[in-house]
Amino acid sequence: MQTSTVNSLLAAIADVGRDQKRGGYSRAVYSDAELSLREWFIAEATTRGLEVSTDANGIIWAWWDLPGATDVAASRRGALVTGSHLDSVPGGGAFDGPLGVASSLAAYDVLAAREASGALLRNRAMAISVFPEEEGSRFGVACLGSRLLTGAIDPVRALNLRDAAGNTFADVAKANGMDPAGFGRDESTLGLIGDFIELHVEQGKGLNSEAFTDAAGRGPALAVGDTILGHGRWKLSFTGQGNHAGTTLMSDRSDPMLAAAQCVVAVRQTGAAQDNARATVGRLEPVPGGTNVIASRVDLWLDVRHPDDAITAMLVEKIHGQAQRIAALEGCSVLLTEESFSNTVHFDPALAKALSVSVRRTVADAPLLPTGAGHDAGVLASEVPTGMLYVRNPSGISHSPEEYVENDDAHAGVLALADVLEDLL
Ligand code: HGY
Ligand code: MN
Ligand code: MN
Ligand code: MN
Repeated sequence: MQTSTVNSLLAAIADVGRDQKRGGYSRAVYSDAELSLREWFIAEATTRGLEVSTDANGIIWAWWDLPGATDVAASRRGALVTGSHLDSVPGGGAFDGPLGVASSLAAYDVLAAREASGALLRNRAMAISVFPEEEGSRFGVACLGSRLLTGAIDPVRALNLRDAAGNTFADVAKANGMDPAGFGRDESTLGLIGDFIELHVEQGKGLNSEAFTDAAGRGPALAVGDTILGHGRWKLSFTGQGNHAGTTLMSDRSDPMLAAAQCVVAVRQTGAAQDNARATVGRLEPVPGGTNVIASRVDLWLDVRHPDDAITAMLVEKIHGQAQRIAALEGCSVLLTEESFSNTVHFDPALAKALSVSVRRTVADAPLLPTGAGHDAGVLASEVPTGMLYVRNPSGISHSPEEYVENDDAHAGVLALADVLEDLL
């Protein structure tokens, strides 16, 4: 019986996708790094006797079937599903995604031992799932796999998304043995999911804030997911006149870089002026991007989040108006396009309450925690009862190499996840 701890599972992949230039990890979906993480997961699941398959949307399913099930397909309907993702942001941390996948494998080890000893009698099948393109780092739309599964994105639009090299998602999917015609809402697969539970590294300072820490500055090791802030991504394309850096007088320029730079400052000011808003420009791409070339276009990506979706929309509208005024003053034009949007998610309160009871067999306290980070669990919440567990991240930093989880907390996360799953099995 496999008894790998979550820490040894994570140690086994610690060198996969290291980004020497950026630091941290770059494991874009269907990159060599992420493909080798998929192989790692499939090998770990297979050695545990789980039955592994990949569905038409590229989601991997590792099935722990009911003992003695005569009709396996029927016995999988309404299963208990856990899991997360293996892709990362550029230069991301080691835990965002993989902690949930590794913890699911380690929690299976705990539960399988309980079943073998007779301490666990299951009423339903369980699956560990791995969702592709959760970060949207390659094709621009976050949670692409779960959005395709639920129909939250039109498959035609998804298939035509392009990565930085111009490859379409359809081309990359085909190159990875998938049939583009198979993508889209998948009722039969959705029918397999009775509940979905995702364990994830905490990505903010929540558990380290004064609200939860004691005099020694220590807070709870775990939290239960409460809400996910509504969030979206927009692209602002500033178009000016490309020209020669040496022959074009300063007074004779329509330089989109100037408009984009002022817009970045306006985004910061607008976000800071709105309580509990998060407004970010993390990506800026001048075209053509030559040192001695005045850009002809600058693409700027905007990430805006707020608990109230109407305020998110108002902020984007405000920023769009500012961008139009700034562009006009620089003799440029600007085009706003929405890349993706997710409404604020309130996790199933009954399930959150049940999770809070189960995790207390491992930790004394696990507060309900809202998060500003999106997750596949947030997308699936529109279809099935969904819950999340967060594991303390002492750095309070994520989407960066400093993201961190202490071994003991990771182990507590596995035990709590095992108890949560056992109570739902
Ligand atoms: O962007 C997010 O919140 C998530 O990490 N994809
Ligand atoms: Mn994540
Ligand atoms: Mn992330
Ligand atoms: Mn020249």
